[in-house]
Amino acid sequence: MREPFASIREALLNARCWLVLAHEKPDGDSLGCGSALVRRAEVLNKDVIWCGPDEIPEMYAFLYGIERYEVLESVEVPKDSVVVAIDIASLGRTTELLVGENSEDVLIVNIDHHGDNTCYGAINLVREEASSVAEIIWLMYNEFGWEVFSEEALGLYVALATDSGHFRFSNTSSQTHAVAAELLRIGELDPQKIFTQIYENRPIRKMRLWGKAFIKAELHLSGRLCVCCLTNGDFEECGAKKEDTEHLVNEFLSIKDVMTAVLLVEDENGTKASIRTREPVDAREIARIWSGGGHVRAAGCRMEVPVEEAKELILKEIGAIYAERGYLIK
Ligand SMILES: [Mn+2]
Repeated sequence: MREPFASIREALLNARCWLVLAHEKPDGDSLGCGSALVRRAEVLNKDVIWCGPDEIPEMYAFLYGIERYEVLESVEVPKDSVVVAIDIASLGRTTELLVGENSEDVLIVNIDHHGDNTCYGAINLVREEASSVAEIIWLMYNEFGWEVFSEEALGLYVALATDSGHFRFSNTSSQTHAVAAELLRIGELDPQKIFTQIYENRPIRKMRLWGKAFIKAELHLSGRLCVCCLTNGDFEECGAKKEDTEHLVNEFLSIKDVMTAVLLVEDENGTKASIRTREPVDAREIARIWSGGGHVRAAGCRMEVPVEEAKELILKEIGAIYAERGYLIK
């Protein structure tokens, strides 16, 4: 077995308790993989804590073991446990780990596919070419010689499907499809049913919010940039929740000629920006201006200014990048 798989296997089998971490605003990848690991921990008779700093979007409520998920700002790491961080580029993006005196004893296994992962774990399994963490966990199980249970297949398939935009984003490869095919077979899963559970199960408030967002969207930079601002007032008017924006930003990238789509949402400390780009625009380069990060085609950051001000900053910075790189010339 190749490194670091051997050391991860050892860490998982030796621990008494698995502490499975999801990132803030948990998505399908984080939750689907977490669900799979919770199932595995149960089968191996391990104690398990599954947590993250934010609530789970309702559309993932059908995942195995979801009732075990806890929303925690911080968590005490039990003795003899292994921390498994999933899809988390840096530790600041998840529940704070309280470790007491022997902080060096905390064993963190970091499994991720963000190119800007800070490799904070004792063991780091970071594969940027993978469409999702699910694809990496699939590989890991194969290396371990672990057969996948049907509940795990469901979690991993949901993770793979949502992180690849249902197999349409640039991170989708033949490997992504190959793994999906295996998961469907092993779990005897119905892809149509899963699609319905995730995407055709929307509350009307979400549609109203998306409608509002479509009306408020603006085109700039000769139609190559789409920006949309959503304030707390917009959410109140629609009776919507913050989780209702998941997947919304991708819609703006479907507009003809748009190379960058930015969704700006008001939050407690200012504005949360979600950025999606087409080749050759680098979403991570933009997010980094405000200390954010992510992937080349999908990134995000927090901006400590109100949404309207954030929009002006976005226009200025992306305008400068477009001008410098000649993205405005046809
Ligand atoms: Mn992911």
